[in-house]
Amino acid sequence: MSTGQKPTFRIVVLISGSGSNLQSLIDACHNNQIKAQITAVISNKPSVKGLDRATAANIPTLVIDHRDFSSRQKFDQHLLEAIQNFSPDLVILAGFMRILTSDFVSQFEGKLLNIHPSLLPAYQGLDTHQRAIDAGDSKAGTTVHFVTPELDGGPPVLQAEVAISPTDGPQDLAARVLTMEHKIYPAAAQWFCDGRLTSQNGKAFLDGVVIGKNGILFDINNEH
Ligand code: NHR
Ligand code: GAR
Repeated sequence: MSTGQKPTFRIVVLISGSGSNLQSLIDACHNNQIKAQITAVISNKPSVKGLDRATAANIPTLVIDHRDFSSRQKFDQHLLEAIQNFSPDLVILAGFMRILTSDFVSQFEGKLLNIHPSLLPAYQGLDTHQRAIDAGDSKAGTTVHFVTPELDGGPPVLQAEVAISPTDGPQDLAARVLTMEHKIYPAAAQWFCDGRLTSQNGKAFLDGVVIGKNGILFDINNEH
């Protein structure tokens, strides 16, 4: 029976760990901030907390352990097929820790988002908090960006800053950055699901207007 409603927008989330960003997305879907359904959560690591969070929210889970594959290509091919079974409109990397091949990325061009714990384009790759502290930076942060084959090099969408205090260790900074991630990732996902956020030719657009090279700075007093 037709209800006359549009089909629900479908999101697949990839994780490798705690899944606190996944939780913020689950919560945002439940309270209708994001008008979409998370149809699957896939982890490359078994027994991580993010899988429990998904199960608690009645979301189907899948573990695809990269160690079971003889190459990155084979892992990615399997992951690709698993994701396509859920025919997602958007694929979200939330603390997903495996670099993806360009073959994989090209299959989801324009509908693959990541959150990276630095103020991109600064500190691409791993160990971002320690590197920001070692450099004597006064601020750190996090960036939502579209994923392209170039690691952490796809166009930024939304960025949030936090102050670094002189006594901060990497874990202090990571915790402060995470609280901001939990605000900006649902906000960016909402833009995407509302059809406002797009990507073309290596650039990101909000409402058809090109987004600058650092992404839009998240304003805590004006939560878009
Ligand atoms: N893949 C592509 N092609 N492009 C991006 O921008 C990607 C990506 C895959 C993951 C997340 C990223 C981050 O936000 C991400 C962005 C893993 C590594 C890494 O070195 C680096 C960056 C990111 C994720 N991973 C190691 C590897 O050999 C494994 C590390 C581990 O298992 O702990 O894949 O920072
Ligand atoms: C987040 O801070 C995310 O930015 C970072 O890992 C954390 C995951 O936390 N991602 C990466 O470093 C990707 N290489 P979570 O599992 O609680 O969402």
